[in-house]
Amino acid sequence: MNLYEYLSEGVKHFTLIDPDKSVDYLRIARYALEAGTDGILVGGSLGITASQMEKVVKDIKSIANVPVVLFPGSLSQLTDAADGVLFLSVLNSLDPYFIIGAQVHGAVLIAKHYPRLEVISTAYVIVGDGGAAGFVSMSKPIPYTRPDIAAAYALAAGYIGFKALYLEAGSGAPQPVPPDMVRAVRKAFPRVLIVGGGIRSGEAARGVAREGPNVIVTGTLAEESPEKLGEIVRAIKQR
Ligand code: 1GP
Repeated sequence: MNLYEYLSEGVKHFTLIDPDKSVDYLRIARYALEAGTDGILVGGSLGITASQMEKVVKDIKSIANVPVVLFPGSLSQLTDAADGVLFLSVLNSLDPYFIIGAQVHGAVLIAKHYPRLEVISTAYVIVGDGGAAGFVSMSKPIPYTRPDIAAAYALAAGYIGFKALYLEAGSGAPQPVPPDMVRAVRKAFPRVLIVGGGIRSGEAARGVAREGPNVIVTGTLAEESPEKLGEIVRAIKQR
């Protein structure tokens, strides 16, 4: 089964590890694996070098029995030590660099240097708070109160042919993506739907999981209270 098929099945939990924030990344990864997470995303908005990325991915791969996937915030975050890459285009960025500029450079790097990486084209749609991702990518986040606009982006992403859509409230967002927005996007986008940002409790995770996305991501919680990851994973599985 390739990574895309794996992501397409059921509702999974992925743990986001940002090498810039998590000095103790192996400890977090161990907690997450113990809690039953289905995969690890590695990446971040700022401050990650190529060699750091490679080391972190290799170290996590050496203990993980689940896929390790790149979630790159910049071109320096590519390595074929991972199982795949979310090849992101920030659909609601106001700067063409984040929609297609970085992707042109990234595509050449992958084709030449990392041909074994499984590439998952991913529409990145930033909502609400947006966090560092929203700020750094010059995005105009979709208001939490406008699921119809999020659904319009999702429809466009589906017609363009993206294999996945990441609905992002931003790392550490005060509120996760509201369930009615997840529902509207789920209805409009037929392929892999990933939701993240601001999920810190089993209740919040369950609220999102019930709308049927394929992957729910938690990052800040994994950094701050990794012992709570079990609660999140259980809520998703028992939704
Ligand atoms: C951020 O969606 C991820 O890109 C995870 O967000 O850190 O708020 O869990 P949190």
